[in-house]
Amino acid sequence: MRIDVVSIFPEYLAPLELSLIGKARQDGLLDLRVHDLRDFTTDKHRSVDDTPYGGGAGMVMKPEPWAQALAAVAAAGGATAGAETTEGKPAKPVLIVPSPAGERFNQALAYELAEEEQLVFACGRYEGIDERVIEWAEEHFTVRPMSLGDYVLNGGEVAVLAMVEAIGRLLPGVVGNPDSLVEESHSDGLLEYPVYTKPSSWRDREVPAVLLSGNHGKIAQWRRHEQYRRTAERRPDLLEAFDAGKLPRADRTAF
Ligand code: 6GU
Repeated sequence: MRIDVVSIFPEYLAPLELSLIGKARQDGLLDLRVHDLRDFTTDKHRSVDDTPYGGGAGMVMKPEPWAQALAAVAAAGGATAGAETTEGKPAKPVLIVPSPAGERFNQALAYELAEEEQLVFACGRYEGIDERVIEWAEEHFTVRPMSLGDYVLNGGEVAVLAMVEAIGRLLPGVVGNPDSLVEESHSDGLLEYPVYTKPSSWRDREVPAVLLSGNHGKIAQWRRHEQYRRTAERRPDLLEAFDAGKLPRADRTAF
């Protein structure tokens, strides 16, 4: 997969050189490039913002540097260079615009986006990017404004760190043992069950006896039940969407 990130603070994305995602880049599983929006300006002050039409507080990001930057990364990406959809049209890269006004990002979207050839992230700052950039970009990209949740960050960079990690770890070969992707929170619509390691007794607290029993059927059932209990307590909203009928038959008995 190719990922391009455009930002006025490219240093903000430095953590993507570390850990699992950094290793995936070194191993050639992920071609991730960070671009400085100011490199696409033409004035001597390299300005990227201006006052809002209609008045109001703060500044708005100017359209032309964004158009220049996005056109350059679309042209450089693999998806536009020859790849075709089943309809014979060239595949468009996906442009993700991090914004508290976007669609809520979640695990299902991470899986969906992990299938793409090229993702481009446009990190807005200030009050946002001139809306005409978003309209213009529809011609070259599938545009997806996306939010991490109902709170406000100062810019898209921190959201990009989260989304790239969530998507990148789903790419083939990035997580060493793919089984660890299956039994984790949100993979099946429930939160993860609690986990324990040695010693079995620690500061007068015991590991639940069933986990020491060696009875794998009982253990699986206990874990399912704990997932359900935890989800009901912490995230009742998830339970409304949860469908036990979609689980493997053997796991349904826990409900
Ligand atoms: Cl994706 N961007 C910004 N700027 N703020 C946010 C967000 C994204 N998600 C929640 N708050």
